Amino acid sequence: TVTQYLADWRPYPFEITQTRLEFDIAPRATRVRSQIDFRRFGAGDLVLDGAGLRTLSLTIDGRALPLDLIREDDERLVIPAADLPASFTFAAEVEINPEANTALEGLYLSGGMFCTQCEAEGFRHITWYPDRPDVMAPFQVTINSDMPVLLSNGNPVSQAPGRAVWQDPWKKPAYLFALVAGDLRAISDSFTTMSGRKVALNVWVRPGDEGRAGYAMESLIRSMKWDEEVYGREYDLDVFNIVAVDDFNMGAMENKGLNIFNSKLVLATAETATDDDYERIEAVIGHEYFHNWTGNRITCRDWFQLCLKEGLTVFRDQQFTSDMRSAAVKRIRDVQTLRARQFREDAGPLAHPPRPDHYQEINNFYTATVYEKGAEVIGMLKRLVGDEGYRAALDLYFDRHDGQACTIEDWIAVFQDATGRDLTQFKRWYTDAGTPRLTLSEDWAEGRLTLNFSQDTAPTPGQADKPARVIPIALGLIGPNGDEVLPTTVLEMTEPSQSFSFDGLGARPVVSLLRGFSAPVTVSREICATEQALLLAHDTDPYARWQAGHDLALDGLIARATGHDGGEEFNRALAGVLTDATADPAFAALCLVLPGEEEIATTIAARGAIPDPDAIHAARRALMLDIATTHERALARLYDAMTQTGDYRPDAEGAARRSLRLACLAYLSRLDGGARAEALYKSATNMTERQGALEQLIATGRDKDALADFAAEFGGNRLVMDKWFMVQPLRTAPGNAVARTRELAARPDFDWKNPNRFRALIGGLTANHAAFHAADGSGYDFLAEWLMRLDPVNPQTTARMCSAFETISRYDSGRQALARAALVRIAALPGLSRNTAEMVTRILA
Ligand code: B3K
Ligand code: ZN
Repeated sequence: TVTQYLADWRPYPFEITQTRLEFDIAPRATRVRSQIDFRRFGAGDLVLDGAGLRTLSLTIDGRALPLDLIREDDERLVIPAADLPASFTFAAEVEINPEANTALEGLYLSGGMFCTQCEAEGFRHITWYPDRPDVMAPFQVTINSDMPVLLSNGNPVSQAPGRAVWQDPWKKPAYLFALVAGDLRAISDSFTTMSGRKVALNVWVRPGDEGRAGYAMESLIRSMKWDEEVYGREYDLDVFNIVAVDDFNMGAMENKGLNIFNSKLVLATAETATDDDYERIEAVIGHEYFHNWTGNRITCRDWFQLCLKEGLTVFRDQQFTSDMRSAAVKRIRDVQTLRARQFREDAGPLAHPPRPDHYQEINNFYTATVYEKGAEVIGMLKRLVGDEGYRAALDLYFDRHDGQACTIEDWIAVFQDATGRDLTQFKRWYTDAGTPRLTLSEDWAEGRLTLNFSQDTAPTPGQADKPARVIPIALGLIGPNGDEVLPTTVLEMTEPSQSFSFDGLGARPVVSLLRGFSAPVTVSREICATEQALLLAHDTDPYARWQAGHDLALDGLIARATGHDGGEEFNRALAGVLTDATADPAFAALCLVLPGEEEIATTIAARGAIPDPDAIHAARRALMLDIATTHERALARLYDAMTQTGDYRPDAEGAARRSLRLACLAYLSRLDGGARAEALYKSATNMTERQGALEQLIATGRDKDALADFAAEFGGNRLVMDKWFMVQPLRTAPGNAVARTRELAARPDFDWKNPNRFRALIGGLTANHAAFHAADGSGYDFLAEWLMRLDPVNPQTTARMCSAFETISRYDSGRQALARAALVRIAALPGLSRNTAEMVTRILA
């Protein structure tokens, strides 16, 4: 395998003035004819990428080229510089087989419809091309097919039965190319942009799904309006098409003017989708739409710069959701996700910086670090330069770089130029891997509080030294009576150790630290349970308030999981949370949900001990039972008070009430053996409560009827059945979960070649911490067995799921040996994909 290095990037020596493609669509033998107008502007041969193509002809200005120029082994076509004039047209005819394309990269068939996925390097599976993001061109695409709906990027030029022509006037890299041919129905609307242009909007779905696409369309219109209002960005084509497909490796793809979505992020009704599904649909529709400016109009120079578009676009979609829903809830949930996925990645063998400097397979770098940490880094930048500085920098970015393929250096430069700030040290956040640990110790004397901070970052693969970073530390001070004595203040830490003092304080206050989660760091500090309870009761910053309760619970759970007493303080503090719950149900729900088993294990490991998955599971159950027993009446009252009244609406208020209701149900089910869950399952009018009830029925072992009923009602709906396949491995008691998952995997409707179905079942098991980490290795073996089966079919999805193994080195030697043996078996699979090979090698290293 070849490692690619950032340092090796060289400009492409040609530009493309026009790309013309013509497709004769057929399931097994699609013909692709290309004509590409090149113009030289540097020295060197013409190098084109291609993979799995049956090449029929190659010409330069009509003159045939010998096919032996093709270097099959390295998937390259090299045409010597000497044979090329200053300007020329390269043409090729190739044949590809969409039906055999189970990897879902390039042109493939999903449920009888043709569709494409080209990011990162899928276009080379369609035809010969400089498949790199810094080669941008206008595209004209002709599609010949008897399918009724034929779509590509840009604006329609002509549409006749059997033939459609599309033209995209905006130059773009090949990874943003898309084509769809199928029997589809649209729900349609329109949007008038801020300069008064009318844009036709369509969401394309399979016949019969038209009634489920309304929320996606509403979300699109809200996104378009928001980007105009908040970023001044207007849409730039006459049409915007979204297509829902069932077989998709990721969530969605921002192809210019033709976004292609995993159908689970488009289709929703109250009966089939949960509140979380709705929120995700809105967020991802926004995300892909926002890419039109951050990704498409301004793209990446090379794939090392991926976070230039992804970090920024995640940051923008997070802002969008905060504006559409509750900013406080959104921030807490984003922090939870970051900790669960990115901190975990940063602490293990797969750690890499938001901008990596080498990779073997780029598809393995669409990670929580590139996406979510990439977004956090922008949040820090915004905090450091202020809202106005941020706006000025973004205006400059759009102005200066429209139509270009850019780097992180370009991005940092617009902030420096717009604000005059030196960001040299800040750049480490992009180039250095690992999560800094921020340690706080306090001195108190005569009305003066001194905060002594130090920062340190553990080594990560390939990066031993971790110089100090600039860390924005937002904090406030809460007096012993609960009053805020210092409102939010941002300290800028730039040294390995640094102290800050606050004078004139009457009594010693409690520090409300890292308000709004002002930097992606872990915190180590001395704080007692009484102080945490004070913050939980009185902090003015919702994130810090939630974090105080969460830490209190976490400390209690860790004490219990390591053979001590614990959790009493948290249990007591919940009384206040429950009293105030109806005023802010979303916040109460977030406080009530205990830290998950994975997070408990992570924290135990971070404190230098070996986590025991069974003890963690038992500790969490025991604390839940204690809490349920202590607060039974309050929980039952709240559960009833949050009963769904009136029609379901997928908005933040309704979702908040349902989340509180389900949080109470989880506790009450420990006492009533699932009686309430059974009643709720039967009476629920929406999938949020349906699924919530079903999960409790599985956890209490009272699930037989409900599971049969669910399958009978929703057997024909793939997306809903994915939930059925996911909740069983996830919620079954750890001792039975692997066996049950095995049974489910043997069912004929376990359509494992569909990525959603595979991730639902197998991913459901890996998310059941104590089951996946079963001491006998059965969880590891099961995962390895399925990854080995999927790899020859779909390397991308296989490789992504290898990350379930990234935490193994924190467990005991018995588990480690079993997990390693499973990985060694995967590594030895003949013909293992480059994707999976890279992941397994990095984890085993
Ligand atoms: N840019 C795509 C991701 C494509 C991943 C290819 N392996 C979706 C997104 O981030 O919007
Ligand atoms: Zn994206």
